[in-house]
Amino acid sequence: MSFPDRFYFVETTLREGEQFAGARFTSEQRVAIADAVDAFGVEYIELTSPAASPQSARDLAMIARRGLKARILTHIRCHMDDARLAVESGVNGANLLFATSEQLRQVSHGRTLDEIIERAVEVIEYLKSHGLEVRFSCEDSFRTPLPDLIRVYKAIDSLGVKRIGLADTVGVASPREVYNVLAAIRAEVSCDIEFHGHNDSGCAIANAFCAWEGGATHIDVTVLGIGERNGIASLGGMIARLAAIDPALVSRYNVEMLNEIDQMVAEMVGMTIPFNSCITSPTAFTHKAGMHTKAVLADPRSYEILDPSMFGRTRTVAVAHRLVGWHAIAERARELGIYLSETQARAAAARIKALGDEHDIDGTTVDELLYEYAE
Ligand code: AKG
Repeated sequence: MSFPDRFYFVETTLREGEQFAGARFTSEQRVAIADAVDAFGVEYIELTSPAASPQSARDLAMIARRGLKARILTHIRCHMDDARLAVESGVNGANLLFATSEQLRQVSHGRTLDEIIERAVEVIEYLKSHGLEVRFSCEDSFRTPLPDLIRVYKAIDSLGVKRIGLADTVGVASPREVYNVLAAIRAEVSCDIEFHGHNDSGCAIANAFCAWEGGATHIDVTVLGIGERNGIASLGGMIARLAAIDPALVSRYNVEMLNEIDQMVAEMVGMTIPFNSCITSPTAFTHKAGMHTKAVLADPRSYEILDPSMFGRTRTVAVAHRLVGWHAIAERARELGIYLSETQARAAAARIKALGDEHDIDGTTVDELLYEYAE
């Protein structure tokens, strides 16, 4: 199967991520995040609008002047007041948004599609005249009728924007729908396409991937997927998705930094890395059931599509539980420098299973028992 040849990350922990309920980044933390994702190698870093708060405006200007390799974007309403602030801040580009779905138009601005396009023309021409890279998104794209999307995006494309953006603002779209809509828009515009998808129905990473397959060039991610409600696609999730196809797809990123970046942001927002985070979950490379451990010990590829060492992680074969198998027990004994025959390993495993039925057991208990069986 062939995949599109272009892929860029728009890392938006400092915009979408700041909208996570637990986030309030200090200026130092904002700099630390920008530096970390820049060193990781993301191509774009998106920050909160300078109109959001005075400190946000100061931090945006500071990070824009920092000389990072990534291009610095700010996310603003499609409004001349915000556009002027974006230009003053010294960023490389502006990510504009305007709600186009019936649901949001009614409560947010009440404008018609023609009025949206008219406003966009003014703002885009202003930003372009000041040398900014411009992207325009239809907010709530997946509840906007396709003919409306096509009409708006064709008009915007003709203005010479760098990208248009499709946003699954409420996380309603399915992967197939995302693929189909992206492919339909891809056929209508010549500019690049960005995708931003929320995780309300658990499809954020799958949708981001299908957007890329359907013709998106730029994918929005945040560290750990933090964002409004339950967030968007995570940086680690997209790296895992791409690496599962071919590690070469992520070779230009410093993927061994992922764990430290996830740890850092988790601490900043007052949580631990969730158990189901791709790659960086504490249990992402832990194998437990006897059938799995037997196979993994024979060949890790049996139950691992990603090589933990690529990400600076190590594999764990869990032995202190009642699902343990004798192969795992024999391997643990070898690590301790003990030789157990198959009969001894089977007997030790049976004993651990019985103990595990009675209560929780820990690694020390297992190790002590293995020494007993070796005697
Ligand atoms: C959303 O629609 O959920 C956003 O956060 C904005 C996305 C965009 O500007 O493309």
